[in-house]
Amino acid sequence: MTNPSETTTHRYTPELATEIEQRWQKYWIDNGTFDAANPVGKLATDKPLPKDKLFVQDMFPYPSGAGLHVGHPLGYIATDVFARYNRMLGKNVLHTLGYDAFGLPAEQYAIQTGTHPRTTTMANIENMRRQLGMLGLGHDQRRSVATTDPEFYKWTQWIFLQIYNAWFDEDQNKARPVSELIAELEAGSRTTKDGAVYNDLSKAEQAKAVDEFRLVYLSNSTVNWCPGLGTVLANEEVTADGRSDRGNFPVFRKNLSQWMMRITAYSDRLLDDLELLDWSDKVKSMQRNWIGRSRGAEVTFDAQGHDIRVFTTRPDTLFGAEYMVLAPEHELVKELASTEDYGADINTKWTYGKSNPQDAIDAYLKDIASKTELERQENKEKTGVFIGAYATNPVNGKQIPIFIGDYVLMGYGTGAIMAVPAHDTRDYEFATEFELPITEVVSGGDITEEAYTGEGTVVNSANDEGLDINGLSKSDAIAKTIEWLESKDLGVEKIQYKLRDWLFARQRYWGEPFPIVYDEDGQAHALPESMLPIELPEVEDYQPVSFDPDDADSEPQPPLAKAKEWIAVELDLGEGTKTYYRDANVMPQWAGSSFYQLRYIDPVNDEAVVDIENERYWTGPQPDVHGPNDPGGVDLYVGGVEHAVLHLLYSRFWHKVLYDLGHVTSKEPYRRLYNQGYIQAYAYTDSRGIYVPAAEVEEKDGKFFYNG
Ligand code: ANZ
Repeated sequence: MTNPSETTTHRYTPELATEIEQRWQKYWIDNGTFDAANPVGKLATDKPLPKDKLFVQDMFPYPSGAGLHVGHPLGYIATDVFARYNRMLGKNVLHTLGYDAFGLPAEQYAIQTGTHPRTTTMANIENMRRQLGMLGLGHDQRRSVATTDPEFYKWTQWIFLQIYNAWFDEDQNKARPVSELIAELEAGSRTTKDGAVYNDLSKAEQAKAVDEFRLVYLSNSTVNWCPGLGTVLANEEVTADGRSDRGNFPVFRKNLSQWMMRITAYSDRLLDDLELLDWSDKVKSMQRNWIGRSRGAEVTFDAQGHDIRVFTTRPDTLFGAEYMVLAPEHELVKELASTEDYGADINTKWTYGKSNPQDAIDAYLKDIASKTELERQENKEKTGVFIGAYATNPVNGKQIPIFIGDYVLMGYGTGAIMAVPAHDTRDYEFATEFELPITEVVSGGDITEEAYTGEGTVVNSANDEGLDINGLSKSDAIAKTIEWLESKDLGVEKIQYKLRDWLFARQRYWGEPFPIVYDEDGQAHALPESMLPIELPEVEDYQPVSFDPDDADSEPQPPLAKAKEWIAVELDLGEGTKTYYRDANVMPQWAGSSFYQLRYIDPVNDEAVVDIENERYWTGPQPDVHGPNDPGGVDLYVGGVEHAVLHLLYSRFWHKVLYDLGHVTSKEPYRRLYNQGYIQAYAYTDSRGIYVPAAEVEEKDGKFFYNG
């Protein structure tokens, strides 16, 4: 049989399809069909700009060795259709795709094979470009950036410096340059964080005092240090007996000084500005929960001369506080714990099978040592021990027993709670288990079976010292109680957040180096903008330095520490030429994705991260189109809901700092967000329940067999 395309000219065959597609794809490239012009700069043209514009963005991919997966085109084709449609309507449409190219897989491959991560990354990008080309997507190729390009990460480092050289002015609720802070400190209109007069300090002390304000700071945090592997491990990588899951080396808890970003300064704005965004309620509520703002009070309980402070969202239930629970690690446990034997009439449920509180505490601590924070929060039997001390309930003078229990976490609030079993589910379970009294202070429920957490009027809540909240609603009772506590110096109103500052350092090779050097005394100095980019040095191998596995005192040495000639630099930073030492950490993979939309707008600008005129055109607020509260931002951002929290919070945070410092006109990076969903497939597990490659599973007579 003859090939139909040889006999007829109109028959559509794979060959013909390929020929047509390739011809047009070449035409698009030759004619810059999808190139979008900017108002100013290198990508501006003489032609007048269309009246309307549209900026469509996909969450960019990691250039993996496996190439595109089936989930990628799902979103990319959708945005492409949307972009083309709008282009046909005559709009100026910006649509491109870059690569989030730093990260672990390329580094791990480098450790195994010695291939430079750049080589692997570039090859993977090339392959993905080819695959995307086959899909015929209408991208402006001139704007496709990779976070690993020095011309790109120059700006990642530049933004780091902007944030480092900024502080958060709470009065103005915004970031301001550190130079303005120093001027205020010198003029005496502001004191240091610990109240010292700035001009009385030595130069080194002044530098430290300023560092305490910065939006980027060094902080000691406890990490899992494994000298045998030469690396810090995540909790999941440490076995129950405190060894590394890889290699079975000892792991030590170690205090390590690491870079942190003060994202918590923006908690309120990150929460409040969600209102301005055209995002799904689901993603907004995920962000709200992550930031976790709770209004309440901090209340002081006296315990045998020691102050125990608790954070509570329900000061209206104070009269129902029947006992206290401290986190097992709470500093007052040592001071308050009694070493005397529990009395003869002690409830044996309180004693953990021991004869005195100290022994009970020691045994309890040992038993819970291997639990993670998550395990401690999970719903399960409430456990704890009585520490042999009592506290005084400040509203009614009642003596209430103090316990330690692992359902109270050290890292939240004050690490101590007042327990109100009648109206808190966890406290109810604990009180039932330990046979503690349960006193109703909010009417409306039946507390004989379970805690009543609903609304109702307050009961059983009055004292002789001027506090009577009986009959009030929850919010009135809260307000009145706080007022009373404040007047007696027993408490203050308090807003508490779950959000924590952002740990911004990794002991890795394949990431952005920090534009930071240290002097002989260990004081950090930011490098000037003119020195950017700080390029990654070549190293012999990509492994971190490992040590004697039992040497707990060894210090982590990231791969960059091996580049001795790169680490030590002669510089004049204003104090004459001296030797400085570069920071050997790299930034986390989140860095490059926290602002890439700005480089899409102005990819070849080497004077600024983005020209503000171009930024205003593509992402500036458009009150006439989107209403008076429009924050601006990318018109449509499409990607996976798995980035609902971290990526989107980090980029919102960076964007807000840039906005405060006057580098952009939009208040938010992404005005409208859409999550495209997942393509799903069957997955298979073997008899142990471990996932196996679907390609190696065979179906026979309705049954599935794995031949691995
Ligand atoms: C008394 C009380 C009575 C509470 C009541 C709740 C209901 P959110 O809303 O998540 O901020 N709490 C405080 N610190 C804690 C910690 N470190 N570990 C575990 N629980 C802690 O939670 C605030 C409430 O969680 C606080 O208000 C406290 O219990 C508890 F009817 O105080 B509450």
